[in-house]
Amino acid sequence: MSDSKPIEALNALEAEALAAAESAPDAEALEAVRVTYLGRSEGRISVILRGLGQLPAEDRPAVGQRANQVKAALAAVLEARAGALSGPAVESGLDLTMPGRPRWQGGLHPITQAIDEIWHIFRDLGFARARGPEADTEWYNFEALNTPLDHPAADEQDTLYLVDSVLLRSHTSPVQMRTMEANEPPIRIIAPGWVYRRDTYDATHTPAFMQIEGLVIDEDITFIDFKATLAEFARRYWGPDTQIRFRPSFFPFTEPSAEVDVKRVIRRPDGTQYETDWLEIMGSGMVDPNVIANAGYDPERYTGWAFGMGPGRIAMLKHGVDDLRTFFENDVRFLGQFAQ
Ligand code: 2U9
Repeated sequence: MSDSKPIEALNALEAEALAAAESAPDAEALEAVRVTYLGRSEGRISVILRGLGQLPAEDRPAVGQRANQVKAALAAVLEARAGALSGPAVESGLDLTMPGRPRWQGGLHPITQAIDEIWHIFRDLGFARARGPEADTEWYNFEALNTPLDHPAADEQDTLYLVDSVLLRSHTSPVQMRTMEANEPPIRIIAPGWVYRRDTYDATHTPAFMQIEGLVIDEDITFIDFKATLAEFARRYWGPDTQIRFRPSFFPFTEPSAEVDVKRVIRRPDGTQYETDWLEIMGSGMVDPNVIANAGYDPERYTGWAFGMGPGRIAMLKHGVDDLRTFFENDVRFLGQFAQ
């Protein structure tokens, strides 16, 4: 009669060996499992196979076959476990080495960037930032600014009226007017914000657009202060070799008035450089005495200067964009190019 004890012992050995291989925490522990069971001289399965000759002849085939099965099963588990330990870090079913999905990241709009840069330069020169309502009255938007209501700018063709004498501001100038009224000189402010006009939507006009205006009021302020401050701003914004020039102009709220142009020096990567044409960047002038008086200040004592510019135009010049509308169509493939 054959003896079933060696088979039972092999069954138990198999269960023990497979469990040890499957739970080996690292390659080193796995190698120890291999040596324990399959090691050539002392391995427990090797020892059994070598001792087959001691068994009764009729038991040898079955025990030999079962021992080889256990050896093959353990070899397979050892290999699988080795692969798992050396491959991607797998934990609770998650492949920790899988590349992540790109995360959506926002950025500042190019016009917001232009406003921030311009405002920060003036902030460093001692200016404060002023805010005011986007819906304002004819008085603050026009009359206080020396612009009679029969002036073309106040025409319903150009201005978005809400009710009666209330309108969407057509420039940020009412903000400076209100700031003057609520404060005493000296005034040094920057007023950025949305303004609205009944313009035809084209490459350089949108019915809602951004403006950034500046105002200085104090005793003894002359055009020289204005020119020096503007030249410093231009050098900080466009580079130390930037030049500015003034061209005579007209605005109801300034006298004299001037357009300001800049000429930039562009350096190429190869070290050579060239000068741009004169680029118009803003309107400006000495604040009209009537405006100073409308704010409740003595125009004999106080003088000042003001400017207005379109950061949308500044951003177009900076990025070589030739259509203002692309800034407002909000195609992130376009805007994302300028994100910072
Ligand atoms: C007060 C006194 C004076 C603001 C000024 C301009 C000239 C000007 C335009 C530039 C391009 C508007 O966005 S734009 O179309 N602005 O040319 N703005 S002087 O003068 C003021 C403002 C407020 C109390």
